[in-house]
Amino acid sequence: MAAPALVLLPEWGSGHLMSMLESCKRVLLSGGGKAFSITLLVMRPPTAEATSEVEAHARREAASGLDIRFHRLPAVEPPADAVGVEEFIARYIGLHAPHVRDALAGMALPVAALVLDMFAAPLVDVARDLGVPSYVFMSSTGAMLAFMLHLPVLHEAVAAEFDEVEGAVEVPGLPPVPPASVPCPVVDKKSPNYAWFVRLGDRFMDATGIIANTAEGLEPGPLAAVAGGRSVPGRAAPPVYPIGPVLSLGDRSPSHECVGWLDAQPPASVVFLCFGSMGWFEPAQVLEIAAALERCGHRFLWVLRGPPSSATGAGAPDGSEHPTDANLNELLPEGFLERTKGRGLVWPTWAPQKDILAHPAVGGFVTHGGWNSVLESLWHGVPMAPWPLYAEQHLNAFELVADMGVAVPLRLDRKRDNFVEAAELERAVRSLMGGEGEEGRRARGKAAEMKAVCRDAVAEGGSSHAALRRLADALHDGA
Ligand code: UPG
Repeated sequence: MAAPALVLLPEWGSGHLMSMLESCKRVLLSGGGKAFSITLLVMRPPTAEATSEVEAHARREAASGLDIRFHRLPAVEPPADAVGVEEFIARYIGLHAPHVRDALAGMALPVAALVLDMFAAPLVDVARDLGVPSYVFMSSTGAMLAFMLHLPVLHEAVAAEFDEVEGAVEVPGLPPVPPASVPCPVVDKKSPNYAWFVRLGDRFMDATGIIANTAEGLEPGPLAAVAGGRSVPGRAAPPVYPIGPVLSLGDRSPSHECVGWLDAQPPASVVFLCFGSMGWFEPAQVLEIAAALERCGHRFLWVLRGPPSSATGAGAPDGSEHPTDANLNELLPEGFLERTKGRGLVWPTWAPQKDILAHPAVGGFVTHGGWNSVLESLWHGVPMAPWPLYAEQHLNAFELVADMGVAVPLRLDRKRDNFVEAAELERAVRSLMGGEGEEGRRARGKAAEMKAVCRDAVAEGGSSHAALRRLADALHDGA
């Protein structure tokens, strides 16, 4: 009999799609590759950049030798009146519900489960109507999961904006969250993004289970709170399967020029700066970063990219929208590249981040704090200075500094596009890279500890390995 299918509905951004796909591949491989197959439902991404990225993933997976099929859903018209990014994503995905229903109903294989991106959580109804188990895939932190599950409760309890709240925002399982650290989509309660996040958090509760790309040892507090039913009083949350860290390894390039440059640098001497698939800065901010790097004297590898073509699309791994060597000189202070020659490399396009973080020359990471970047950093024991820009990254930064202790804080002006002054970045980089301060020492020590936690979790007998087994069993029972 054909192996039952895990039917995946990912959001198109790499940070979501790849971690969902890699996680489900682990489920597939946990049964020797035969227990399940994967069918990925592909929505037409809203931008050309994201489309070519998704197609590149599809080509790579087709060559993987695993039973992974791609089912393209009919195109739908994007909501033209959406005002917020998260609102757009959730609504656009929601418009595919009838097509997802048809795809599931028409499948030749038995369906073990529908696995939904967090933005697709309302489609638990489609699965329920067809008698199919549904799982929400959480590509972000356990802390964000705890936050989202509790958000409908906060919504009832706190009428004011979070930044008008006296003290901190209380979320079971998290240290008190300063208002400055709440995720971007909930900062403005009048915005449709906020309403969507309340709704998504509520719909998570109706899933059969939640698959999380994290590990018990990384985020014990939030995961225990969710499992202990503390997120919503009187209502148990679905079982959570923390099976991470799952790193997507599909795009390795160990012989890349950046890696060659690192080969010539001493161990733990280079600070790496990279801001995810969509992170970019205005010219004034670029000048502050350059000044900080020049003054701190440390070696650096700085990924400096321009804006993606659309706020709703993911950045392009092909670098087409980004500055070239020719115009780097225009962006940077005069003479910067000459003055830092030998100790610094500015890379103007997509960089092989996983290979860079794996390199022994890298001693610290200034990151936007996207969860995949954080996991990649922790996997290699690299301490961080988080510079959150959008999405849930302010909450991630808070967790990394205040809860996990693996990062040094970087003070930014959230009201001014998360602006960071040169002197502040210089201070944080010095501390991160081996300054005498207690902050940096703690971050380096904790990051080394978390490296062991990550690796132990996914090893035979580890907590994530056990969660993967439980998940595979639950999926079998549902098939
Ligand atoms: N990457 C590269 N080279 C680059 C830039 C990025 O390889 O030059 C890779 C990086 O290694 C990582 C991925 O791209 O694997 C980026 O993922 P992530 O760090 O999670 O950032 P985003 O793509 O911004 O991820 C989105 C959200 C983020 C959220 C994440 C998971 O922006 O806030 O935590 O999705 O839900």
